[in-house]
Amino acid sequence: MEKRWTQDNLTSLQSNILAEEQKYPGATGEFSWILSAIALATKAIGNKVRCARIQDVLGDVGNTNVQGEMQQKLDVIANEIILRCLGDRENIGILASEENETPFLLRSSEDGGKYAVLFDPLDGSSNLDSSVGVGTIFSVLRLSEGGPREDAMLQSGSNQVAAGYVLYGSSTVLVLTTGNGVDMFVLDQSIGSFVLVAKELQIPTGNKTYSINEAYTARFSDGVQRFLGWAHQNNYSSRYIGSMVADVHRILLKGGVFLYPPTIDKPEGKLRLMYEANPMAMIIEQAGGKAFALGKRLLDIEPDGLHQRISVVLGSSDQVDAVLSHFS
Ligand code: FDP
Repeated sequence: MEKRWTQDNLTSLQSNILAEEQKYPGATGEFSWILSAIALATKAIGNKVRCARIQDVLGDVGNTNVQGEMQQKLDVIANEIILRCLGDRENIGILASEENETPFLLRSSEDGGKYAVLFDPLDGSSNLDSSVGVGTIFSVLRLSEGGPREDAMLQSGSNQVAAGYVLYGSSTVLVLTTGNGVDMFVLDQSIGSFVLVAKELQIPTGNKTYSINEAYTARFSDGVQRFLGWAHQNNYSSRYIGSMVADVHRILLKGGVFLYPPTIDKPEGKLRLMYEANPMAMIIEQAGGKAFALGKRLLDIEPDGLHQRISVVLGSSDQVDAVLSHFS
């Protein structure tokens, strides 16, 4: 289906959210509080990313995060910006980040803490030194009654009430779903606002392009190797940036399939279920695509921990089917 590009560029993220909320009688406007904080945080992060070399904040800090991965200076800065922007929003009960081993339990539902917000502050940060597009990914879950408990947020991705990402690329793009399709906004630097540029995006089919770190082929399962061999014989093209937000954004707009399968050394996969795979899976499904962890629909997986890793196959429905057909 053709993308529904908007006719004008005058609808801000904020006014779009308010207009959407007005469709639901009784809506409290709580989302707009969360999303305005996310918009503020990502504008600040985008600004830091653009000035990183000038401000000398590239490179690692010499620590590893909870994943055992080297933390970049900007990972730490982006995380702090998000915590500062979202920490005082009264409807957020739990804030959880890739960069913190345990989530911040902020307030009970009785005190208004109805939602958990999970995020990867700066995905793809190992690419920062070479000015490649990086991004922030977020997932919003509703919390059950009671005090904020870590296990209350361990819900499958199908329970997400909103998900999105911001890509800091040649332009700063915010992609958002609240379960009614996928909308895309671009930051207009001159007015400091995200403006709506496309509504109800649908991933095109028929694009024979895969996105995978093919250097790991010898460490992939037989099924993945069969798919790659078949793709080589069937006029496929390959595009891999190595920054998930940028790779998924290209697939959302142009079609194709993104894979990060298990390898011999990473049998669970590399990407994180709760704040990378789940939000991307919700966006992809809302745009008419499919998202699987080899063998299972991603959004149906019950998490067993905040930082759980998972394998990922997502993209246009036809291309995901083509991958999965090589596993039987
Ligand atoms: P990074 O380590 O740079 O943060 O989420 C982790 C991630 O990047 C994804 O953005 C990216 O798709 C993937 O890792 C790249 O991993 P490989 O270098 O193993 O291909």
